[in-house]
Amino acid sequence: MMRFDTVIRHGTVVTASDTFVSDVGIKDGRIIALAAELTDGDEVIDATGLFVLPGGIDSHVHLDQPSGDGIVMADDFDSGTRSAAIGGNSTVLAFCMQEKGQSLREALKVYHAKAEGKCHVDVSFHLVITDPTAEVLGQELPALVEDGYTSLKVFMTYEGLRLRDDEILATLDTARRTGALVMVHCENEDAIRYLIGRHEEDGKFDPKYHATTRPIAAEREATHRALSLAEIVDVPIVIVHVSNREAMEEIRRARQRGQKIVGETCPQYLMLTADDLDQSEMEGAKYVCSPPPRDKASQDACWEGLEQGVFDLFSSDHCPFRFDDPEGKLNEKGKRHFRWIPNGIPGVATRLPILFSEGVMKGRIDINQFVAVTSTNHAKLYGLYPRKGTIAIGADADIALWDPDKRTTVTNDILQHGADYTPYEGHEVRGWPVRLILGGETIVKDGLLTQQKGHGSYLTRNRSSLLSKPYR
Ligand code: DUC
Ligand code: ZN
Ligand code: ZN
Repeated sequence: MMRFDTVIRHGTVVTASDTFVSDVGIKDGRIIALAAELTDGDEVIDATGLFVLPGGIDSHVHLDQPSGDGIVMADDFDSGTRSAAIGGNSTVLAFCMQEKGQSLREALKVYHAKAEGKCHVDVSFHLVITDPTAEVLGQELPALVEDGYTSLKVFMTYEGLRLRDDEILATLDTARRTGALVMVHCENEDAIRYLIGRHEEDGKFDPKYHATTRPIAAEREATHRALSLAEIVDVPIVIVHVSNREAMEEIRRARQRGQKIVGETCPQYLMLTADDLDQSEMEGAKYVCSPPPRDKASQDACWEGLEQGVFDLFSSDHCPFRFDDPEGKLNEKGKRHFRWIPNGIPGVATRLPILFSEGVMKGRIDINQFVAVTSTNHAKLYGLYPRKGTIAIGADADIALWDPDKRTTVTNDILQHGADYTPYEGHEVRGWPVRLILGGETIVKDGLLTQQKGHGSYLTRNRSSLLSKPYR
């Protein structure tokens, strides 16, 4: 009789396709048995009344990125992955940002050094391409894709980060040839800059004007353009952080034309609106992110997109800055002009509880869809499946034990991130991860880390499930 390191007993196992009562046997960090009445474990965990879910995979997380003059991101790889674990995530995909003039290998060296020995959950990097020189696209990127860096992000907004259309085309073409998946941030930079200029002429500097200078049409136009560029070179892309119906409908239309397109939305587009930016005493700065939260109709559209499968991915876009801090939202220039308020909000710990509570418990999506959009699809699309993203024999034993009835009032202190606020302060959720297992080891129990030192690993990845050989 096989002896297990750990047995999880009497839980309800949930995957993206099935829900069934089973014990789970774990040995050497992997799931090796799914059966009734597994008893022979060195450790036996009673999961009666709990869901046994694959650990969350958050494929859109920003950690320890340089963010402009004197601005410091609130989470490094230690605090950010700690908070991820508290919220039921066993893997995060963070960004490795290329500086202008820097090689991708140099950028990776910097980010590996930032992450080394600090991560509480498993981590992998997307490359952010800001300087697509002939050398970067011709030599470095193809070699890095072979080495397991199989996804990248490009920006259509932010001076200094954004690529021109010809640069996007060249990057997409390289991605097609090498089998990389490209994530695109879709907002029209020229339109935004024009609107910022008009707001300045009118003396409009409050945080709420962040939203009015980045209107839906600027996101819709850029989304349409990104989809068209992808069509021209015939490559799948991910449209990240979709905030509204018009951008979402562009994805639907592209799919109807036969394009392979991945859609992603985030908690802020279900839970917040532009009204949150319109508050006194700079409070609105807490909610400044891009694209900005929109209105109730946009929230409804994003829910519809999740329910109907337009969005394959539900990610946090965790991009944390402290609020009451000269290195954060309330930096000296940011207090005087919205354009200097750093863009981004924390959310890696609240992503799963919010979607479970608002989505599953309110009957908008079923629990299998929940697993798909928070874990399985991330693993498949970013080359980690079936090692990650499911409960199956041979998979890593990355498991969240989920209490569907536990009511929790979200407060900043329980999230254990580096920011001094959460946009969801006081919001009550039903359902919470009461234990997180990473590679067979319990790392979070009842809201606290069980091990202070991080044991997360860096993950090299296969190519996306969307990109099957041969590459052309
Ligand atoms: N885009 C992101 O993906 N995250 C934060 C800021 C931004 O513009
Ligand atoms: Zn973005
Ligand atoms: Zn982001």
